[in-house]
Amino acid sequence: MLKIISAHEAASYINDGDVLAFSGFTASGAPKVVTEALAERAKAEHEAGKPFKTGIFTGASTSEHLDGALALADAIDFRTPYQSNANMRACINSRRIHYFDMHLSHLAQELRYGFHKKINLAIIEAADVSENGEIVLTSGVGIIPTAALLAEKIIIELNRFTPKSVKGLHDIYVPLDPPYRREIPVYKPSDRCGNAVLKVDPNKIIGIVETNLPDGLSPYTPADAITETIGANVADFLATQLRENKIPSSFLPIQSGVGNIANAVLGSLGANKYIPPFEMYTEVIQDSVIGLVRTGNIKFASGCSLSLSDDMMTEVYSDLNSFRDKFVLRPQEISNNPEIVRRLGLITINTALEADIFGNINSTHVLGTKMMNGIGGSGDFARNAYISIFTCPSVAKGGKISAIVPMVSHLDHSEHSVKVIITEQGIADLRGKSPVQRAKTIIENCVHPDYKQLLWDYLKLGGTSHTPHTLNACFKMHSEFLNSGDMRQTDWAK
Ligand code: 0RQ
Repeated sequence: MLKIISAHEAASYINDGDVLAFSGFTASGAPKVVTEALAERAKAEHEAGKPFKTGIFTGASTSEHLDGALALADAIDFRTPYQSNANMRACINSRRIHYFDMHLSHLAQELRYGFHKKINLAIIEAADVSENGEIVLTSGVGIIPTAALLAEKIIIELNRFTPKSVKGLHDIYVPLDPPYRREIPVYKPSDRCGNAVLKVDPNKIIGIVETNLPDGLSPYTPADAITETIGANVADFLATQLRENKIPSSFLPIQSGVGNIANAVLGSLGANKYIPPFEMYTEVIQDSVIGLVRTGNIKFASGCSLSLSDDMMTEVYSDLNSFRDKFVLRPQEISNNPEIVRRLGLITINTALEADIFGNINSTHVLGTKMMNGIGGSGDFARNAYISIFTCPSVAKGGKISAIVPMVSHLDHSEHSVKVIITEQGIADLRGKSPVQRAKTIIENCVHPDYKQLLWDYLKLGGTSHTPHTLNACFKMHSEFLNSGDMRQTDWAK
């Protein structure tokens, strides 16, 4: 008989040095109360002069209840993969937490391959659970199907905020590992290949903690003139590709990245009259998707989470019957699977922090040293896309930083995986171009007017080699920002 326990009792089963795995993807479906109790426990242990730290595997970023609380309590030894919490980021960038950044589709299989530490405890948010260990998950899946198989023990957070009627939204499938793996039988975004419920060994379940809490995602920043123009440029580019028969007339499924820019870009795409209704095969289903599903611009969305602001989530839960056949939520190993990305021919749209004039992308490191969030699923998608697009505003920090620089200060996506760069200034189609041709296209079309001449001058410095870099100048714009606070002051002659 499964027993109800308090969050504090649940936290009492966790010991210093334990490795924990959590359900969910972004704040969606991530546990909320055991983690807060664990943070309190860690603080009490520290006050008593005892060590208390845990290792943490999640799907992606989480929330204040998890990353925020545990980082503040100094309760984390190591953490992977994606994160986006300010406290967590501060701990990572001061090296109080050992963080290693991974492609999201790799984590579950690497756990099964035995590449990482053993998982002692999996904490799973559920909408429902049966005595025989059948769990209906909530708004996000993440790595939990694999983590629940591997964990020694399981604690369930039964969250009444999610109606039990979400059953049927999920498709839980764990592939066999090499040398026995077969193709994953997903041939269109709406195909299902697994189970509606996650099956776990009921003997591993220590107890059930009851909650009634929303995921706590704040509303996305509304589109502004810059993000709207980026979105319109993406839509124009895709409409032209369609006209030129470079994209099939039925269109192809879209993957769209995480964050405010991605949310706004998708909104523009859906609103463009030349783009036919489309499907999504993506990882995060953000707010803008819901409106587009209602208007029929998006026909179906496969993802790993419904990363919706609380109001939007309430709207979806209260009208589940309208949405039930429009969404499927999968483990990230499947939502981001390179085999499926390549098979379906995804048009992928991800966000860069900075790009360089030769087409390399930095999505993770501010000025090459400080971790922002992580690579997330952008690499899973970009490398295997039908067309891989990266977007960003041409400048950051009020114009003091150019998002386009001579050489990226950290590399996440190489020139080989980046086919198109789009800013609010315009579109650089890099396909079939040599490095110098790419540089000319990017500078001409995507760079902010304040930085154009600076980058033309950099290109001239480089001589006649294949990729004309000047090694003692390629990071000068970055070092100028560190010195004077404004990249526009860069002087190549100094
Ligand atoms: O700083 O927060 O201090 O204002 O970076 O930038 O413009 O708010 O953009 O929310 O869309 O996030 C790449 C981080 C963009 C995200 C990134 C500063 C800027 C601002 C955030 P402030 P915006 P967004 C699948 C896809 C990697 C993972 C991925 C991301 C802050 O999209 O994490 O793609 N992507 N996953 O001012 C210094 C620059 C800068 C800069 C911007 N060049 N230098 N700071 N900023 N450019 C989904 C998942 O994987 C879950």
